[in-house]
Amino acid sequence: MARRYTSDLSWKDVTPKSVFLNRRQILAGSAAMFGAGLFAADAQAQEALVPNSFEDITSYNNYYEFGTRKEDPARFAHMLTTQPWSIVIDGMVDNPGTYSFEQIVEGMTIEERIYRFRCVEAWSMVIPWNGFELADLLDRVGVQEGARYVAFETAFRPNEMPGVRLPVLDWPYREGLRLDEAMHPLTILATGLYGDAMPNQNGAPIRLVVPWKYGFKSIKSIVRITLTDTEPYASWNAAQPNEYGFYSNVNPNVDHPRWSQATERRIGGGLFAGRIPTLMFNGYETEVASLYEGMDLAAFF
Ligand SMILES: Nc1nc2c(c(=O)[nH]1)N[C@H]1C(S)=C(S)[C@@H](COP(=O)(O)O)O[C@H]1N2
Ligand SMILES: [Mo]
Repeated sequence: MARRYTSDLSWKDVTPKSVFLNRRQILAGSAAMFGAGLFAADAQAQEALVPNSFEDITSYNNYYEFGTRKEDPARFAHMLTTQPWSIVIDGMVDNPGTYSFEQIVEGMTIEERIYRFRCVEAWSMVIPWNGFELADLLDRVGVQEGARYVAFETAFRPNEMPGVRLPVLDWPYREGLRLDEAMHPLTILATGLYGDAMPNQNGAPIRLVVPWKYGFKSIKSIVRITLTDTEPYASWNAAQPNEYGFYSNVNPNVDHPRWSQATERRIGGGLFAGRIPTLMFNGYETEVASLYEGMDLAAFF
């Protein structure tokens, strides 16, 4: 497939892998040091200052299906069976069906995309994903006239995902994009990072990455992709509509109701590095601003 995107980032911008794996401890540690009173009070942060084993380190991913406590994913993410894996592609497509992971990646150009990744919690990284453009898959299944949105669903496996026993979200985890967002060359389905297969806690075997949107739009371990003419259910939007909009575009001018989105902490910039300004559309304004022409981004946040 033709390469349609050229990155403005290179390996020198990449968050070192050790820092990537360590990021939540680093965040917890620096928060403890800078936050008055937190140092003594926050047992979790104190504990996080102690160097961790690889297993500890990878327990800090956000993947609520494995629980909301930081130790849950390390204990349970390995339970997710990622082989075999299949994705149902249905709705307004010419070739609906159940496609195996192998069928999906076959013929796709898996390439490295070094992207900024901005979490809604105001930290950011630069991640070398391995993946292919979602548009290439959608072209292959044939999007029908009238389709306007793409809905995504994560696996729901109570036997493998202890977190789904708690009603934290209305499972399965679901997200959605407008069709033009889904077809944008920046939007990828990632099957790995740092040149390795996708770790379970990062959404193995295949997850979405939409680099100009807050991290929660990048849904993990996808089992269903549905083309539809109505705005899809989106888990965080449904859970807290005043805090998380359907669009969730990174926007320094629209604060989260409980904190500013104007700046972010770039992980890997050193423990004492200051915050950096958050860029409009996470630095991808040139590429994506035209998608939202004429829209009030404060109303459609
Ligand atoms: N299925 C699923 N996808 C998910 C989440 C989740 O809890 N479940 N968390 C989201 C959030 S809030 C973030 S910040 C990113 C984190 O991705 P990473 O752990 O690979 O950095 O995954 C997103 N995708
Ligand atoms: Mo997040």
